[in-house]
Amino acid sequence: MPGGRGGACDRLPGAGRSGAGVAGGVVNGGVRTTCPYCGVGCGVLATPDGAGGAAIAGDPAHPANFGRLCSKGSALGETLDLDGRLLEPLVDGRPVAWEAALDAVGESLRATLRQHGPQAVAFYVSGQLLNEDYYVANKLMKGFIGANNIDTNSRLCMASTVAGHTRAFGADTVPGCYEDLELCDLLLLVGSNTAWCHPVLYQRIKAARAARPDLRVVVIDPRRTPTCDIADLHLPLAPGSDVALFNGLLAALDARGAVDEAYVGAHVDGFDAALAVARTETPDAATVAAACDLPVGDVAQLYDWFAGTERVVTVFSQGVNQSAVGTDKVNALINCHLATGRIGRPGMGPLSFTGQPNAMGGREVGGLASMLACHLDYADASHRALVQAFWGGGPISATPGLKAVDLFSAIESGQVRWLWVMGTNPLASLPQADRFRAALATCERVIVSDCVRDTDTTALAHVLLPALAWGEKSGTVSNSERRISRQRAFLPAPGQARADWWALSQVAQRLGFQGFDYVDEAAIFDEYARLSALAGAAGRDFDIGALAGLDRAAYDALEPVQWPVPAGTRQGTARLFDDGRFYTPGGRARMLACASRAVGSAPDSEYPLVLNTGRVRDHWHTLTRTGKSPRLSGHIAEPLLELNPADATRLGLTDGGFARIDSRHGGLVTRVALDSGLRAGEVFLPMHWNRTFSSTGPADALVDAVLDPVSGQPQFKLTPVRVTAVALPWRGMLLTRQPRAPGDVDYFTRARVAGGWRWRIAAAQAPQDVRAWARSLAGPPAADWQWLEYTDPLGECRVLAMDGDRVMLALFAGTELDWLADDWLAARFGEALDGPARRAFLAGVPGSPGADPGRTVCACHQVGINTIVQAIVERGLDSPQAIGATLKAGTNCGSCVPELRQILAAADRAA
Ligand SMILES: Nc1nc2c(c(=O)[nH]1)N[C@H]1C(S)=C(S)[C@@H](COP(=O)(O)OP(=O)(O)OC[C@H]3O[C@@H](n4cnc5c(=O)[nH]c(N)nc54)[C@H](O)[C@@H]3O)O[C@H]1N2
Ligand SMILES: Nc1nc2c(c(=O)[nH]1)N[C@H]1C(S)=C(S)[C@@H](COP(=O)(O)OP(=O)(O)OC[C@H]3O[C@@H](n4cnc5c(=O)[nH]c(N)nc54)[C@H](O)[C@@H]3O)O[C@H]1N2
Ligand code: SF4
Ligand SMILES: [Mo]
Repeated sequence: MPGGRGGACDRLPGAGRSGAGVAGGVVNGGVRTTCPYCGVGCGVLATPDGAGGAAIAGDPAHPANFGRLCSKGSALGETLDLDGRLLEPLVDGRPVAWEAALDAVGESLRATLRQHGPQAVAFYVSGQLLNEDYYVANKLMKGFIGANNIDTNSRLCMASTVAGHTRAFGADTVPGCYEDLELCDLLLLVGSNTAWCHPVLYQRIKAARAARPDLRVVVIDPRRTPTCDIADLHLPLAPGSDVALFNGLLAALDARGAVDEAYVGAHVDGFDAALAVARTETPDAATVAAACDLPVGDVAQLYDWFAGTERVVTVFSQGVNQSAVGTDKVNALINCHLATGRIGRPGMGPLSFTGQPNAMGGREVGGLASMLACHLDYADASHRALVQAFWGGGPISATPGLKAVDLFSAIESGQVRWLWVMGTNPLASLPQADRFRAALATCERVIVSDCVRDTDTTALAHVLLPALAWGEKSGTVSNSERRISRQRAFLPAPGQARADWWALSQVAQRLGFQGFDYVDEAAIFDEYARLSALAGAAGRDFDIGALAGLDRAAYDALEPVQWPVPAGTRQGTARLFDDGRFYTPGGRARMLACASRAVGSAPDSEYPLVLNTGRVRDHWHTLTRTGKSPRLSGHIAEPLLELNPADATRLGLTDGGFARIDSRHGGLVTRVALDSGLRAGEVFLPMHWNRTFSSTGPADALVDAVLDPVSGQPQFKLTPVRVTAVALPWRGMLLTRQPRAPGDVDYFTRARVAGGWRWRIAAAQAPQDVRAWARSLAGPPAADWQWLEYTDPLGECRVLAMDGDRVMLALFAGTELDWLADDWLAARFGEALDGPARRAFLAGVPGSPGADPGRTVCACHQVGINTIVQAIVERGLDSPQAIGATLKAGTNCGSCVPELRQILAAADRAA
């Protein structure tokens, strides 16, 4: 059965365990595990159906979500099939046994080390990995290979937070917890599209605000995002200008007498220097308003609220981190909490939202090239000695490791010759992606461990190692509030897939290194917990000593717990710094003087617009998982360049038309969507699409590799670009069973639908022979397929291949396609069609009016925009609640509610 799973659970080490074997993690036949998407870290109950799938529900007992899930979490069941999975090791494209693949990896690693030394090899790993995988990777590189060249994609994500925390607190400590979001009276959401990227926390905030209407929310983001739906104030600041806003806030707090002098005197260094810079550069709201391009009244409003509210939480995410001044942004906002002593107490403090399921874990375990393990520092000789003695390997290098972008630059220059990529897709997610693609093509040996066969990165691998995916792998992850939760397996390992820690340990053993003979992931976790106890004893914050010594059953039964949990404690720690003691040598926090600096390349006459990039509601990163789900692929089915209508008019662009975007690094053609929530002069492109899914390739082909000098994090949010209109009058919608890319067109993108793939295509001219071209896209056609073809004198064309009552391929193309009910057609693709349905399919429109739901708005209940608009008009619906009561839209995860409100407003305007 294609895409199906079979076979009993394999009990080899690293091969994943069946759900039935998990004691303590099972509730009513459902296995308690953790969502593999965002850093909220929601608890999930997965109930296997025995045929390779599982029913998914939120875990009511998990303290991150108390049973809620967002659209992505709810649709996890649609991502479990084996279509497209990498299920066997491949060396130079040929399937081989694991032994042979591991030998090949070990031999090439040994040879490179012998010839070029430890600085010539590197690991590039990921926040998709579990703590146990991460721990082994870090131990192998830093403890035994003897270089610090292991970095994680968290460099692209959290590095500025790590650096900012470390500068302010002496350690990468998250002071607060999720409950603070509900306890505060003022919540700042800075550079965070919470509604789409941390949806369950957004729902918690929304519920808290409904219960306590005096909880104020301020969104600080150049774009008007769906998150603004709950904002009392939105500050659409100029991109990159956050430091001025928070420096101005510090000066305003001082001017308004809101500084807690006793707290600063007892617990904080650097106040005077930080304030001096703030006073000089941003003395008043008017100066800030000019620097940030904001109305002065709105700036003053924020400052008044902040000065007058004791319980303030400042949430921040990629609009802060992914900047050439990201670390300064982090410190400028932390400064305001330190100056007012609002940290470490309920309802107060800075709170960074982490991105990936285990971005936080990578920071703890030492996955970053700039840290050792358990928040120990390789620049400190005593820390190096401690870890070396514990691991029993060679001396730990004091040479800083290569950070992600520098690592790929070192491949380009030939310094790094051997690379192991694990759990990340850098050729779709690094800035200047095409430059690094060319660099990787020159690397002598590239090993890629992934769950998926075809990605932009696996295309360049010499060795491919099949990894366990979510539901098969087992271990722990850490979320944004320092909570460690179990990810438990509930499916058997498919094919030859094995845990990443197992592959790493096997390679380590082939190099003759001792200490890698782990029997299972519980043994790794135990070693990790023991090392953390030593780190705790050395004065570090990361101490999970209480979790050392767990046997397999206790590890399997582990309840979610917030670190630190030192030996002798049980409860975990919700908040740190309530005693005013920090992890700096003197125990005092540090305020940083954040003088304004340029944010890298600025727009000029050649590249006059600013490109911002980020995420959409229902897709995850490079589409390897959400791209499998029809439900999640219906909301936004292609990469849309969003821009302000005024810019569009000036540039001659229309909604749904095409544009070419060029930066100094690359160019691509994509579709345009007008959005009045964008500032003039700024455009937005989602990061998700790539070569595997569309002709545009990754947005990152355009993005500048401008780095924050402290953290090394790239500035994904600000690249100068030029946008020009492109005429692609020939458009088409294609449905195929196979994901076979259509050549001979200028634009294509594919999205999963039930039964296959929907392609949107466009070209300056139709292919020479459209019928022959369409036939070539069908994959190997069966002899008895019936082909129906129609071309009219104006060039409109339909091609259908039928196998009995099923459509196997369909193409509708022409220069006028507005009439086509393509969502309705896509929904029919997997179905057997009776006579009337077949006739309607051929016509391209449903037989009955109103049967085309249109683009998906509510992914959970699969309600389309046409259905919603029709119900608003015909039944007089006037609120999201009324829509929910009638159509169920918005009643599960709630993520579409901001959009429902927009649709209501548009319907109101139309009426
Ligand atoms: N649906 C979905 N959710 C996800 C993910 C996903 O792929 N899809 N990925 C997860 C991961 S790994 C991460 S890191 C998080 C990211 O979560 P977020 O950080 O919330 O997401 P982004 O869309 O990257 O960017 C957030 C916002 O920063 C704004 N911004 C841009 N420039 C500036 C600026 O100069 N100042 C300020 N204040 N704001 C600015 C952007 O306009 C954008 O709305 O999401 C996680 N959750
Ligand atoms: N332009 C732009 N670029 C960005 C960003 C942006 O905002 N704008 N954001 C950046 C951020 S914050 C992030 S986090 C990155 C994310 O970028 P990536 O890490 O490149 O994206 P993913 O699609 O999550 O890639 C994960 C890969 O690991 C595989 N995988 C999943 N689980 C496992 C596992 O257990 N083991 C193994 N071996 N493989 C596994 C998946 O199949 C997939 O191929 O993108 C960054 N790039
Ligand atoms: S908010 Fe959604 S994506 Fe994030 S962990 Fe929860 S269910 Fe998963
Ligand atoms: Mo991220």
